[in-house]
Formats: sequence, structure tokens, C-alpha cells
Amino acid sequence: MRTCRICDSALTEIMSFGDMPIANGFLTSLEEKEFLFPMTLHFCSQCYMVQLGETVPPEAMFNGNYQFVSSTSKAMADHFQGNAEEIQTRLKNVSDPFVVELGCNDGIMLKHIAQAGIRHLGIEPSANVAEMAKANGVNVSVQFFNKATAEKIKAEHGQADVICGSNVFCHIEDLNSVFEGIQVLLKDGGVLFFEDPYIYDIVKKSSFDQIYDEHVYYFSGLSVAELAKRHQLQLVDMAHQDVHGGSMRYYIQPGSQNTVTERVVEWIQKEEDIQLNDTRGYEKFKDSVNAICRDLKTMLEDIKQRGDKVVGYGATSKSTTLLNYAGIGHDLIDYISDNTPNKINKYTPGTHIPIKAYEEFQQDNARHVLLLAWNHKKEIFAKEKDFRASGGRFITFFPEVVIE
Ligand code: DWN
Repeated sequence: MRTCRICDSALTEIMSFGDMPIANGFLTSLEEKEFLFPMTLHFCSQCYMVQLGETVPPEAMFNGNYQFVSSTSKAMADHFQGNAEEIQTRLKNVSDPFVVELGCNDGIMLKHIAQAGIRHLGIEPSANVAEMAKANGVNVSVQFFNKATAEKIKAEHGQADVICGSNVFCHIEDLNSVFEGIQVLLKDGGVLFFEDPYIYDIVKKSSFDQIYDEHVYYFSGLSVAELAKRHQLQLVDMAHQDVHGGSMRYYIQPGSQNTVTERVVEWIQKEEDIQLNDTRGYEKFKDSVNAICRDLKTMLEDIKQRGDKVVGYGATSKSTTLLNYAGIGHDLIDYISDNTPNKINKYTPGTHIPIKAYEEFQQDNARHVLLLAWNHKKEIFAKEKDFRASGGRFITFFPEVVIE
């Protein structure tokens, strides 16, 4: 029997996806042997945490060869600049503040804090992206964060006024140890805020591609409030973010007597309305996921049978789940265009679809494009308005398969 990583209670399986490769494990050669793991999604009825059944050792995912860099999207760059501005406003009246970001990636947010002359430290376990952050003027320490590292940072720099992390907390299996570290490092009156894909959006849209090896947890207000409480911290605010297909930012402070905003009450009510505090809330998820996969595959097969080709747009981590679970391979997708230099000329994990530079897509006459980076739709549709105006079509698939 599997038990909850947060509270040790028994877990209930929501869905099984079969064997999956590492989502960011893009292959340089088809001869490479791939690491596979049985991917399942579970729910804890005690602390409401949705989580993977089996996980992959972090060193196999976040190492010197990590392929995802945050700064490939203009919208995300703007989003993180907004985060940095919010931090600066919060710290306006604090003398000599100290900001710590967990998983600072290429410094997309922290570089603004550095430019404002604020004392800061990025903690980033993937050495290659940490180098990019350094090049962006950010102070970075290449390590995983836990109680022991928090003690060291505190001894060297003092406690932090702000600790933050975007799309990081859901990646860390031993979240209790991270929260123990936060208890050590966060000043009284300081704030921890983090954002990650929101299980409410995932269930509402059936956007199951957010589920992959790197994402151990799928948070809700319900589960984050419980997690915070275990560590003498309190969930005080929630702010929904229109990024990564629907994310939630959670604000947490030390103690239990802080002012809690109306937004927390409202969001938790919405979560309870769709029963995210009960296994029943997840029952229909599997059926809608399977229906989307069936419809999508049928549509791609029809296009192929007509003699047309389909290419993919955005070799995302997410698409590893979509393509592998739906059984969509090189027979249905000619190639995937991506603007990340280190993904070009590689192959997608498990499905072995070649990844090509965006310039090749621009010179191509492909008329059907599977929008794998669907979370960047607004930005991509703006960029590809000529393609669409000349009859090119995008296929999107959440909450249902459509051509637009
Ligand atoms: O949590 C995570 C999130 C935040 O980022 C990670 N575990 C890894 C990563 O997930 P992802 O790979 O699914 O993220 P994106 O941002 O959806 O990836 C977009 C991909 O599409 C990148 O490879 C860049 C590419 N892209 C492109 O080729 N043209 C993106 C845009 C906006 C474009 O115009």
C-alpha cells in the first residue's frame, strides 16, 4: 500500500498511465537506452495532496543536462518580471532585505531583484541552468534545498524576508524537508510564496499532460493549507495565475494567527464544490482524459490518411505524457518545432519524434500544427497570425479536441 509523502496516510489511486520515460529526457541518438517508470496518480484523503505513486530519482531529472530553460517565452519573462515587482513593493520599507528563490532556473525572475540591488540568493540544482543565471548577474548556489542547507544559508546571510519558488515546489518529493528548511530560514513576518500548476484547472480542463515525472505534487488550497499547518506556517492568500494552463500562487507566513484573505476562503470553497477533498472529485477525470486521447488520435489519423502532414509546435515536457499515453508517434507527427537551441536535432522521449529548429517550420508548408505548447497559445497565436491567416490551422485538445 502506498502512503502519502506528506502525512503518511494511505493513498488512493486516481489513474495509471503505464510506463513513461523522463519528460525532459530528449534523446541525442535513437540508440540511447531510455529510463522508464510506471506513472500513476494518487490522492490522500487525509491531507488532500494529489501526488505521483512512483517517482524518479531527482538526479536523473535535474542534472547538468536539464533541457528546459524558462526564458523561451516572452509572456513568461513578463510574468516573472511582475513577480519581481511584487517582491520589491513588499520590501519597500524593509531595511537591507534578503530574498531567496528556490529553483531559480536561468534567473528569469531573480535577475530583476539583482538589478534592483537587493540581497538575494538563488538555489538551483541543475548546474547548466545555474550558469545561465550567473551570467544574468544572479548569485546562485548549486544545490538542493533542505533543513541543513537552510541552516548554512542562515548562518552566512541571516534569515530571509521573502522565500519564493515558481514551478519548483511541485517537483520536490521530500517537501516536508523543504518546509523544515523554510521554518529555519524565513523571518517572523516574512513571506513564502510559490506557484505551481493548479489541480483545480487540471481536473476542470482534463489537462492531464501536467502529470509527469518532474511534478510529484498537484497542489490545491486544501492541501497547501494542511502542509503549511504541519510546519507551524499558515496559508494566508491565494492568487490564480493565467500561466502554464492555470497555476495558483500560495502565500504562506509563520504562525497561525495571521490575517487570511477572502480569496483563500473562496478558492477552497470552489475546490470543495468540485469535491477535490474527496476521491469522488477525481472519478470522471480518467474517462475524460481517455476520450481526449481517442479523439485526438483519430483526428491525426484522418489528416494523415488524407495525405496531409501534421507537425508539432513546442517540444514541451508535458507533451511526453500526452504523446506517450495517447500513442502518438513519428508515424503521425513529422517533427516538432522548438525554439530552445539545446533541444534541436534531438528526439522526443519514448515517441522518438525529431525536433527541428523553428526556422525549418517557417520554411515548411505544413498546414496542420499540433499545439503541444498549448499553455503559450496566446503568445504563439500572436506570433503565427500570418500562418493562420494563410489557412494554417492549430489543433488544440483541452478541454476538447478542436481545430482553430
Ligand atoms: O514545471 C515545469 C514547467 C514550468 O516548465 C517544468 N517541469 C518544465 C517546463 O515544462 P514544459 O516544458 O511543459 O514548459 P513549456 O513552457 O510549456 O515549454 C514550452 C516549449 O515550447 C519550450 O521547449 C519552448 C517551446 N516554445 C517554442 O518553440 N516557441 C515556446 C514558445 C512560447 C514558442 O513561441
